[in-house]
Amino acid sequence: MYNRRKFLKISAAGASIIAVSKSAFAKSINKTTTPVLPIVISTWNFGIQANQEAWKTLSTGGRSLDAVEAGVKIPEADMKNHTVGRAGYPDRDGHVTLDASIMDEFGNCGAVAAIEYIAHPISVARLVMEKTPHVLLVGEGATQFAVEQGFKKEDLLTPESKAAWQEWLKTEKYAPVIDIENKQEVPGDHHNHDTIGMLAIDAKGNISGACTTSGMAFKLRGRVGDSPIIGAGLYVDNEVGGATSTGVGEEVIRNAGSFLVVELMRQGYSPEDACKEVVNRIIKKKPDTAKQIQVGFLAINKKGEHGAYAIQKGFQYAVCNQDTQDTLINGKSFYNL
Ligand code: SD4
Repeated sequence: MYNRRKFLKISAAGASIIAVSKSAFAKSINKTTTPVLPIVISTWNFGIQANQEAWKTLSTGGRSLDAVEAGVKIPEADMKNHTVGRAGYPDRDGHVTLDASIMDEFGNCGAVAAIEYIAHPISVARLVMEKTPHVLLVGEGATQFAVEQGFKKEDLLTPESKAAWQEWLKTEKYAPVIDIENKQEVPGDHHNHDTIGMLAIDAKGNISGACTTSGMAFKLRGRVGDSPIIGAGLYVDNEVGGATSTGVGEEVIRNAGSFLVVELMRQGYSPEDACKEVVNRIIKKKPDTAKQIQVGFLAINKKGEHGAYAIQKGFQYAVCNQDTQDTLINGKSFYNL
């Protein structure tokens, strides 16, 4: 994952923007101007590298669907990333089960939930979309479909994940940790949440999105979060924009979160205001729960304007287009402690 010490903080209109400077030169973005298309945005700091992979497709005139699939495969393959893909932490019984969804500019979508033994669930989700009449395959059926499509079956439980799980078994304390991407690695701090959600607009102006995660660490066997649920963890409407989410998926599902963000943008809300409205609804319904958890939404509209909003401080998203290849933006939040 990205080394946070390389970050250089700069200020910009309306938002705190952090440019990750490989060359020691930080870039300043004027957030008030409409970004140049194509563009790709994604959740958390691991989104920087994922965006750069997606950019290879977008910058050469490729389709946003290909870009988002290629982009999110980077954290899916990252052996140090215990919240997405092949090195994800297991459920409470020691099984690594993954969730992913993808959606294109035509409203086509595909997803897999609680899939096991397959390192790239996003690519299986795409094939569910393209090769079956269905939207969502789960569990053994999803794995069977993947194998039939030529995916390799692998044991995904890494030695590090196994050690963390065995450590967790000593207490079996189930407590979602807030904003793990901003925390230092602490032994026993179980990196419960972090999903990559990615939204891209290609040179033709078409929007696609992808979302992939290992879900809550040490979750109940069979638990499925928001990420593979179309309208919850991901939603795209090519006339309006797209949205994706991260955090405690149960609250996102309860509020049909990403669908609602897109519908609010349809009514004229800015991406950030749309995300904020949905976060506020989650807080209003369960104020006591909301104090303890993180939920964040990320959105982009048809013009390429983007924004985010979260319950807790610390939700960041990465932006990549012709002007900036490596920018991290601090999303605003309800609680600012
Ligand atoms: C889930 N939303 O399974 C995912 C996890 C996540 O940041 O986003 N973590 O509930």
